[in-house]
Amino acid sequence: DLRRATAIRRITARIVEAPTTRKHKLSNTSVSHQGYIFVAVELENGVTGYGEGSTLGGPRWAEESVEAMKANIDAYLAPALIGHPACLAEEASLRMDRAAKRNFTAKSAVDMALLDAMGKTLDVPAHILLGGAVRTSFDAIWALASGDAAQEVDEAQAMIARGWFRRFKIKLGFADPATDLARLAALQKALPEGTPMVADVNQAWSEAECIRYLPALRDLGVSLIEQPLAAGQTAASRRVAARADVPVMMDEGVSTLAEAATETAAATGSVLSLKLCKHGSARNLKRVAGIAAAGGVQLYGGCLLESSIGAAGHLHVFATLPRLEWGTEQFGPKILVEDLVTEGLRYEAFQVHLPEGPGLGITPDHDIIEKFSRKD
Ligand code: MUC
Ligand code: MG
Repeated sequence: DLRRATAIRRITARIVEAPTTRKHKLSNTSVSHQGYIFVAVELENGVTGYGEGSTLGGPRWAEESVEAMKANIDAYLAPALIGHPACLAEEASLRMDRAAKRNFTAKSAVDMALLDAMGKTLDVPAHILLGGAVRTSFDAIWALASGDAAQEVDEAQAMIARGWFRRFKIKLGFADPATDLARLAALQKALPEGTPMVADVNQAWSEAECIRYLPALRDLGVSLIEQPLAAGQTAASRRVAARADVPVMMDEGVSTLAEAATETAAATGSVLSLKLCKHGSARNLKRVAGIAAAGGVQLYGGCLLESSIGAAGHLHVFATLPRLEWGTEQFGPKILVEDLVTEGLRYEAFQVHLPEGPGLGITPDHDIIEKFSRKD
């Protein structure tokens, strides 16, 4: 039967460090390679599923590092799942939750591998196991984060010329606000009028700085302001969101279902960025999305610079959300010098496309993964 056939035989986790085409800077870190945990789950039926969890600058964007994820998968998450049927994904998540608190990125990487393995076992794309796609392509957003205004203008123009991206996100908060605003002004001048622009402050500003600078962001044509205040500053965030003329998006402040409920009720933002690394599983991401949507919050498909493996995992879940007003980032595959799959996600006509084929619909390139794997 399916339970016996899909019993988990082995789970392995590798640390992969993949170089990026340029430095990616945000308020509290700067990276020139992406750290991933690459998970393989082998089932009794001989099928192997793959998943990926991403970090940004070690344990700086969130608390998990690749080293911590590998240690916790090897010692706690994998042993809790050996022999358990992959077809019972909800129970697998409960087992992981009993074995380890939080560790959302590590859990999401294992969950993604289980989903890939089940899709391959049943010969269906992963989205079918999550309710089925209501969309197969997404408006794609590219992040500009070198901190060098001229480089960012060139990069944005190249992305438009290639037909890959014409919506952008700019990282603020690693320079003083006046320098950040000058970068934005340079972009606004160079890009076609009305180019959608998200400004991600990554928790770097105080309420006072928001009061002072958010009107200038609005005047520079910013259409969405992401996580200006520190996660957990609920009252101040509510005041900032209430006075801002531009929608505020919650990111680092919402990971768990409880946070989704609290922050939505407190109106600390009117848009929410969804990421598997924050929510711990595909099904939890959907629950978080449901809580937010029920409170009138719009949804944005976030990323953490995943390769085409993790990006495909996100697209399969995002495809099944009844509403996804702001499209998705999932630009990670295009910022890697070499992607980790044999054929990367398709970017065309400013859209990123849901891969077809069983499971996640991508094939890891094991030579490239081996090349970038950390050797101990
Ligand atoms: C974040 O905070 O949104 C995603 C894109 C990017 O440039 O940084 C990440 C994380
Ligand atoms: Mg963000």
